[in-house]
Amino acid sequence: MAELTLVIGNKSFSSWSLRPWLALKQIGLPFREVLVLLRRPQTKAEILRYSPSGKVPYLTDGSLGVWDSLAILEYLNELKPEAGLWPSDRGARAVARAGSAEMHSGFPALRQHLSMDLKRKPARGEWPSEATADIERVRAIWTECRQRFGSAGPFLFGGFTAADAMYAPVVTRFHRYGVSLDRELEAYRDAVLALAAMREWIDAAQKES
Ligand SMILES: N[C@@H](CCC(=O)N[C@@H](CS)C(=O)NCC(=O)O)C(=O)O
Repeated sequence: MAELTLVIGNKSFSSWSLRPWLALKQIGLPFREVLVLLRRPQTKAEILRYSPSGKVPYLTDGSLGVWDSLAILEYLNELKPEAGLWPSDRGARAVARAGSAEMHSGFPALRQHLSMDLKRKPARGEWPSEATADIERVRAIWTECRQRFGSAGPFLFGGFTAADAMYAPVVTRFHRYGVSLDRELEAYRDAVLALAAMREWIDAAQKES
């Protein structure tokens, strides 16, 4: 297999980059990481050196380039199906894909008002009612997944899946902005935050200038 390269943005706030990076670490596929600093005048040109979409994350596997976080997760699942990035049960898999797709295309108020900021000290934030509605919806998805499919482990579908990678940035938002969770969801949040790969990402984020 050719060397995998993942182009990402700043670890402190590039939530889309965290998703495939975390999945790669969790399934144990070696990869080279290229970090492009975002929000600078030269950012677009730098990303375009790698990714024709002008966005990160971007995965290369030899001459193949895959843009978009969710497509990268699908590709990783195909590279290493035995890692179980999608649940093996068909119903669970359908729900994992639906929840991941909803994360990928939705929650604009959550993104805007509780943006991922790993340098923020955990403290109760304030947000408008549209963001509260998004938070409620995330809580409902997590609760359904945990209750129906999560009995075999601490993650949404028991073992770690692509759905956990998709929601990992939300876990950090809920933590940093002091979003209250019931005991079950608190345990889920803490299980994600305790992953060695999450700690590695967060440590690196906090060292970014
Ligand atoms: N739908 C894309 C969104 C990717 C995206 O918006 N990435 C942001 C960084 S988190 C980006 O590259 N922005 C370009 C810029 O800041 O110039 C995905 O899922 O990968």
